[in-house]
Amino acid sequence: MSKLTLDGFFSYCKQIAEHIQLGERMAALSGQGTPRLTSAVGNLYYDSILPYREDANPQTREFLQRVLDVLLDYVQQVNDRNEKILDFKMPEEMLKILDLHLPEDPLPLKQLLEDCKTTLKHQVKTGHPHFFNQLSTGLDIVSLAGEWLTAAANTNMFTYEIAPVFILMENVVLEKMRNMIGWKGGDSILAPGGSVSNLYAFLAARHHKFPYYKEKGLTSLPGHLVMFTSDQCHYSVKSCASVCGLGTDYCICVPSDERGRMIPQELERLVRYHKDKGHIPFFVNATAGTTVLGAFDPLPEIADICEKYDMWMHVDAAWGGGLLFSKKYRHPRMTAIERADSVTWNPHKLMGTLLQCSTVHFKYEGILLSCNAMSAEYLFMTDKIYDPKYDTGDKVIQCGRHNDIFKLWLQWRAKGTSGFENHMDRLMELTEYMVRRIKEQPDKFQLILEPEMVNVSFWYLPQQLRHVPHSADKELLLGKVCAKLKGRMMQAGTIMVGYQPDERRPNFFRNIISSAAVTERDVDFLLAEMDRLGHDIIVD
Ligand code: HLD
Repeated sequence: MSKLTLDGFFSYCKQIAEHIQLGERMAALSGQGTPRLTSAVGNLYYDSILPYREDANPQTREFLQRVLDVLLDYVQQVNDRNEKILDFKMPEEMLKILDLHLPEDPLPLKQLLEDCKTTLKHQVKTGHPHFFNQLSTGLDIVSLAGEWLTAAANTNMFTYEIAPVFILMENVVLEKMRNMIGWKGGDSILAPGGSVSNLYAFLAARHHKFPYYKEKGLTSLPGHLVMFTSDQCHYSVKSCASVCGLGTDYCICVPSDERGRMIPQELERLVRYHKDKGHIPFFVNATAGTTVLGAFDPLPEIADICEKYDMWMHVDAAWGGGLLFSKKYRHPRMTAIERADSVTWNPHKLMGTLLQCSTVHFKYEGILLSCNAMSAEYLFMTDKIYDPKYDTGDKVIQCGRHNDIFKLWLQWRAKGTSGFENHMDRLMELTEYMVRRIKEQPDKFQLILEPEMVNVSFWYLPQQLRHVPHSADKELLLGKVCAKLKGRMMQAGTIMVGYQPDERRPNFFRNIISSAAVTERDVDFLLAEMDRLGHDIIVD
């Protein structure tokens, strides 16, 4: 047996260490177990990976690959029907479980990987086939790939100079969307959410009617402006009145019919009333797909009234816009949408594009620049080597703009326009299936109205309330059931459905099917699970 020298000992240790690392690497690559970094990389700190060290490619790649493994595991769990949607914890308890503190000294890469795992472990799986809680649901894989690329490209959308490909993509996608609305030409922008898209519409409308407002402000207005919207509209419309100086009292709520659609005769009556008072009616918001009931305001009649009284017509199709793809469902819901002056349409809702992806479109070319440009010299120089019309930054009231286009463009390439049409028809078909299943179980479920889109409004009846004649008192009890049953859903973590009251009734459930993951068996599971969790609820 040879004598062990000091050098030999060190070499032996190095071999063992390499062997361990190889083992760790093999285990990590085999995809078994929870993703782990080799100890050599896991114990490194941020300044040992790119861009702090030029020779840091191997450890940077290993770190990112393990993060990717965590993400891929999550994608798998999201789509696993045996997984819970959430493991609900009260905020106080959650704060105890999570280590959210910001340290004085750096943490090693292995801790950051653990942080990623812990974050996703406690996240609600909004792409799970049993998540019916929100308008934006699902986890479109191609759109996810697009979002990952977007993050890596990490650019701002304000100039062609720094986002050439993405700016051209925006132009192509937005023009296609305007064509689908029924316009040639026009203007569009992607905004951070439907509410801000509606705000852009309001600003453009005011600018269109009162072009001196930009420089002269309130003094340029000949009287008090009034805007109109249905009592079912998204609250952001009212917020425009507050933010833009009208005051919410001057955002007039037009009554809706029993199905949640604006009553055009009421609109006209209110427009006349305010005109007679010396106010200036100038803006009407029609909703195509209301948030709670999924109702569509009658666009042809509203367009007639807007024309008659020279008012700007905006259609908030943030929710319903996706149905423009469907030959079967577009009409009559959005018939006459081309008569609008502006349209909000959120791909992150029905189209399943990842959050956030919201668009607003205008009939008039150049209106956004004319309305919002401030001509900041350091960004939007007019003597650049390319046509400055490709710089979109001055069209908006924000400065920087997130890249929300790539994930939508890539998704559209994957699906084709026909793929989106199929998706819309499928969502509507599943909704019809759910309505049928609800009607087949009248002792347990009560449909509130026939839906126009994928919002299904209904009550669940626990044993206590079955076979009790319907009355206002019973509705109050059914409303209390919603809150109790939702609490049980959250605790069980197996399904999520939203509820709310409206002007006509106390709490009721609003089920949303807008995820490509949902199938008929998930709808059946949902109803059965509501009954399993709720049959013994007692309310008084
Ligand atoms: O304003 C809303 C926006 C969204 C969404 O983008 O998912 C309201 C809701 O969802 C909702 O689910 O009520």
